[in-house]
Amino acid sequence: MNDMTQSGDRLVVVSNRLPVVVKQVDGQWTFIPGSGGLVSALAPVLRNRGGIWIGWPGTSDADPATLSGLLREATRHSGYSLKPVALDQRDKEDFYYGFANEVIWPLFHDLQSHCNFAPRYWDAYNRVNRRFADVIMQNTRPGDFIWIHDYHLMSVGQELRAQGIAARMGFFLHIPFPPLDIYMKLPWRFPLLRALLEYDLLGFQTLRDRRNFLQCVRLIAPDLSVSGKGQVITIRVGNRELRVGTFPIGIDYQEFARGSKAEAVVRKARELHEDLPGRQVLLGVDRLDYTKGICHRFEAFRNALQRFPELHHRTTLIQVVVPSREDIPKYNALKMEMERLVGEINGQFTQSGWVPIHYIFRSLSRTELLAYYRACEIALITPLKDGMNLVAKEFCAATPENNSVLILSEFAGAAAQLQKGALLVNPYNVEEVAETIQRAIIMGPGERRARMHKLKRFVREYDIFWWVDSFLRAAIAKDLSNFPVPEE
Ligand code: GDG
Repeated sequence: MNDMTQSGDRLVVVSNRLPVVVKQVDGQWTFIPGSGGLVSALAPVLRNRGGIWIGWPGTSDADPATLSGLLREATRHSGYSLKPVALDQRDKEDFYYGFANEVIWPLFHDLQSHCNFAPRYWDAYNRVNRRFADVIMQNTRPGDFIWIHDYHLMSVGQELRAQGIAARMGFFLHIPFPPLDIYMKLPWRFPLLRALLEYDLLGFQTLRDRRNFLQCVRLIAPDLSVSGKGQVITIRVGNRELRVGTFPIGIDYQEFARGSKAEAVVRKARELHEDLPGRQVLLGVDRLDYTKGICHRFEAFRNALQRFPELHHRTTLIQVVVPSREDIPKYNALKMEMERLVGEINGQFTQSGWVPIHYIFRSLSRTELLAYYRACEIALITPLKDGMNLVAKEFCAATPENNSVLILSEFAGAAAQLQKGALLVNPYNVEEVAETIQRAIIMGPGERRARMHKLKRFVREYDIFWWVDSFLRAAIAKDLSNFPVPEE
């Protein structure tokens, strides 16, 4: 536990979404507690400190009295305070779907051609970031540490400074930070960079992202000076001094390792494999998103089936796609393209008793997800760009015997940490991915074991608790020399 956990400072976590979802079930308003690594890692710190989580509750339709009643109940349930930020329909369209997901999301994943730089989106971004700042100001006091998350809220720190905040503020970017040439396309590139410089601590997933950020800062601030080296450095720009670190996010390793041994999971995994006798099963699990490289992956699998006919009947690709952001036209178009490709490839290769691609378009229960991780020998995780990619880490933690292989895009943040155990590929190179699929399938048990051993060690050591702890320590540590880069 870090000093901040032990001292009297409260932690205030701010994210676009609260860790509960308020919604109507059978006509009754109710709340569903959030799960996932971030919530379980932050919850103990928030409980110990009497902390607060601020965010949008997931609905704009509940009346204020109902909402505050539900959040009071959710606060009792979670053990820390939940404070809502209201978003209306226009905010959802122009801030959430607009600036966050039609500007920053594609641009920061190097897909500038997917961007829609509508000027009204920037106004909405500032308006909503100011609203978050207002709620933070109403709920914090000077000794608190405010930890703001992700690309939806990059300007909140600047709004807080303008309102004279006394508390310290950290920001963590869960997605990549793009290279200079790409970042420069953003019409609001300079004000956004200046906003980021208002934090006391800035966190990125990888050294690559931090390097990209510093190159951009150099452009607006030729006087930038950098001191220290390693995981956390100090930069000075004009009269501002701040810390900038790399904190590759992890998972709750033990939870996945234990969960995958549960009886229901083992049974389900066995059933899945019995349905596919004698096959090596490849697995892809992704949110519906064009950054995840799902269509390129299908093309690579087709290429493998064309070039290595011995794979027919011997391998199956299970692709799980979780519905996401379907109100954005690009996402809907992607869904249609994926479904067209699956139909085409299955039409081309299916034979009696063998369908090459099993395509699942829905969210899986936790048990099902773990069963897929457990049942499949090869994870095929090929995003075109990804901040980290937690699925890669979850697969390593949940695969019980050391007989599995991880094929991973070199453009996922996770590749920096997992390069020694995974088979790294360029997802744009369908021939290379096809050859790597073939290589994984014929890989012997000795090499599989050695590689998976390294992967598990990394995922276990740098887990979600390490991540929370190292970010919070970096905010207050007197000596930054004790922060080794966790990816080399
Ligand atoms: C962003 C960044 C970064 C997926 N399908 C199901 C399901 N999932 C869960 C996985 C995993 C999570 O969703 C997906 O996390 P990723 O990291 O892969 O991707 P993003 O959602 O894009 O997350 C990313 C992350 O933030 C954290 O910083 O790694 O780069 O883009 O946890 O398990 N869960 C269940 N059913 C499913 O069908 N229950």
